[in-house]
Amino acid sequence: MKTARQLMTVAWLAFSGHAMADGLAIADFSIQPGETKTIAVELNNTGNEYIAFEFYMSLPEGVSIAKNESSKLMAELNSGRINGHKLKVRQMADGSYYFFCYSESNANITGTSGEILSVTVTATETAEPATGLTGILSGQVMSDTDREEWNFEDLTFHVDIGSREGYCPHGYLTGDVNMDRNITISDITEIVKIIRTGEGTEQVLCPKGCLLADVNSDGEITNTDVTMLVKMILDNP
Ligand SMILES: [Ca+2]
Ligand SMILES: [Ca+2]
Repeated sequence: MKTARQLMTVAWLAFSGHAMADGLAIADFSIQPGETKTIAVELNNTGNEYIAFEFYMSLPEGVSIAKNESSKLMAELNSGRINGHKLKVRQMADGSYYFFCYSESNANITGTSGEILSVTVTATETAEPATGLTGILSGQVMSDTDREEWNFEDLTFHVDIGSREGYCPHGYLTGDVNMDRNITISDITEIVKIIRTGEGTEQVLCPKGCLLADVNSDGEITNTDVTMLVKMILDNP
């Protein structure tokens, strides 16, 4: 049975949208095929003090939560916002992820806004580039200091796969000839070798046929591309 306070929360959410309301949120993010990156789950709790929460996260096809060497899903509470809280994460049969954060001493979560936990996500090498894919944060329940439960509406966030400047349309980094996701001296030596000998030209193509060594996109692989790659390394050591 819903309490009066819960009904008020529902009314507040319906009236105000999500901007000022309490609850968890995930910002839109972009990721390249093969990239692993950390995203934040934010908690706004200006209206109430909470001791525990749970929620489900669904990610678009091709994107998943990364696992560490011990095959554990990579998610971590923000130490600045917790008081001995623990986090459990597991993948459900439908592919979504269940998050459960609790305190063995029923301690309050610290602060009133900002990142409560980070999640390491990864996109497969074969993830199709696309923009505006949908992720869902659902089943949010927060438990307050009186151990009352608060329910929140489902939220969506958008995920773009590959589309950043400096990447070919298939998400591969221009200039990253050996496709190890970094621009280094090795990429320069590869391009120089290709220019000098004509050997290894297959390495300049991404798996979908883009010329990764053609840094200035003029359709040719020349010393100009080498010069531009050197500049990229010097600008981002
Ligand atoms: Ca490289
Ligand atoms: Ca070129």
